[in-house]
Amino acid sequence: MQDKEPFLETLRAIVGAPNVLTEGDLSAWELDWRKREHGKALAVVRPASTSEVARVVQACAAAGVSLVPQGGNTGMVVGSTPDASGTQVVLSLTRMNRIRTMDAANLTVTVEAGCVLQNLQEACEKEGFLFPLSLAAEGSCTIGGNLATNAGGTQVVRYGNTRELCLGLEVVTAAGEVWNGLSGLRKDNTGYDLRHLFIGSEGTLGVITAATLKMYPLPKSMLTAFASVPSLEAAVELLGLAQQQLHAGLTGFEVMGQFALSLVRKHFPQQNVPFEGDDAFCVVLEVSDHASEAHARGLLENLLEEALQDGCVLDAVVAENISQARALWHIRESIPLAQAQEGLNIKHDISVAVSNIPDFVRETDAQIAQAFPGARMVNYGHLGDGNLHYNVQAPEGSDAEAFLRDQEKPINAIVYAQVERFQGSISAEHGIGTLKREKLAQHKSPVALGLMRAIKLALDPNNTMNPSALFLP
Ligand code: FAD
Ligand code: 2HG
Ligand code: ZN
Repeated sequence: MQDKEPFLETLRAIVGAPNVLTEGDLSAWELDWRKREHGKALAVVRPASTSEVARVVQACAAAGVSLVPQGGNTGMVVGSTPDASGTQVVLSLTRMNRIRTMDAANLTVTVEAGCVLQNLQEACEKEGFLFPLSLAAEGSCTIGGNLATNAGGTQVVRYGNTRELCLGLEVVTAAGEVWNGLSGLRKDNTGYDLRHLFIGSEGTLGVITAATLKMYPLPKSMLTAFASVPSLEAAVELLGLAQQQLHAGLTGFEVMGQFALSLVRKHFPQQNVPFEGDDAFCVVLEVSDHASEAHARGLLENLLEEALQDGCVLDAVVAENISQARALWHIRESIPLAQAQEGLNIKHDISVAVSNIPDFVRETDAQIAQAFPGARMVNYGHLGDGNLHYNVQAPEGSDAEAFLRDQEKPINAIVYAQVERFQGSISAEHGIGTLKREKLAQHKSPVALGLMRAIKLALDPNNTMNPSALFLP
């Protein structure tokens, strides 16, 4: 663009001059959470309403400017920040943060895309409802970002991914039209279910401006246990027992390797991480119950007793109250932050069948240990969903930046070959962004990729919506 000023003036006229940022430190919008890429925006634009979003998108389309929708910028795959060209607009949705309506009888809540997840959880809880999506970034990630990435988190084992929690969407299309699909209907078979195209599309098909989401009655009691287990096989056995005995009452089942926990001990020593020692893995599990706390405690104690007798649990603690439960969950949720404190790292957000997790880890660990002596395996994740964060930290004391530069590709090659061998996914919950585009091209079938490109072309023919994400140029 020769002269940016007239275009910027148009944007200022739509959202107000203070909401078009072009100068000063824009790293909050230009640098991704993992500090992998620092882009350069033509402008950061902060609309306050759906009609402002529509007009901004129209102005961008008319000027041939592409845009990158952004929520809390907590994504893990460099998908919410601009490229380095200085030609892309970052469309930040964070001013659109209202909860529009709550329908208690229909068990639905309609919320704007920029609403922070934790604010929605708290608003629902105040009215006696549960909004079950839960993840460590919940204090800053937004509903729009959760939907655009189809975020998973720690309650998927019971409530499903964000997709399962969404009944309707409001979207501004690439042409700047508003699609009002904010239905709270649980049954609606009237042709293609468009909402599912936008969920998980990572901002490449349109801008999500609002959503109608499911709520659940708040359980009477939620109990958390932290158990040490001798192996991943034992963790899988415990999961099976828990599913058998608790059914839908099992609302969380997370696994953590000892090295991952040791990073929490090192970087957050104030956290009291139980079971320091050689036990291979620890598990956090949660039971939700609609009868009473005594009933829930009985169920959990029976389960742990049987597991201790079987030998699939070595030791366990059960939280006595909410603050203890929060502290146990906090240990699990601190692992990505502890990893970030330890330094740049290589992440793999993989899924395989739960039954294959132990073999996947044993074989892949062995291959990496042989090829990259000293590489430290940070293994943890959502075992109940077959989703592991199979992460690799540079050898102790080494230059993490150099490790990433030189070893990320060969390490990825080992891990993703294993994912193929076990017929898994190269991205279970974080999406593709720009970081995994090459991997998507390598691991997705040509037919699936062709269909994806056809959808992109139909909905965004000029390739202005987050053009760097998902597809290689
Ligand atoms: P952003 O990072 O801003 O954007 C993510 C993507 O969505 C980008 O492609 C962006 O263009 C697009 N987007 C954002 N808003 C919109 C919109 N309104 N319309 C269209 N497109 C949009 N993910 C999980 O799945 N499970 C976890 O357990 C989990 N834990 C995490 C823990 C930590 C500590 C961190 C930092 C991240 C974690 N994440 C997890 C990753 C991340 O995907 C989620 O935090 C969240 O879903 C991203 O929301 P956001 O608002 O920050 O989106
Ligand atoms: C989690 O489950 C997140 O904590 C982050 O998905 C995973 O940092 C990671 O690799
Ligand atoms: Zn995760």
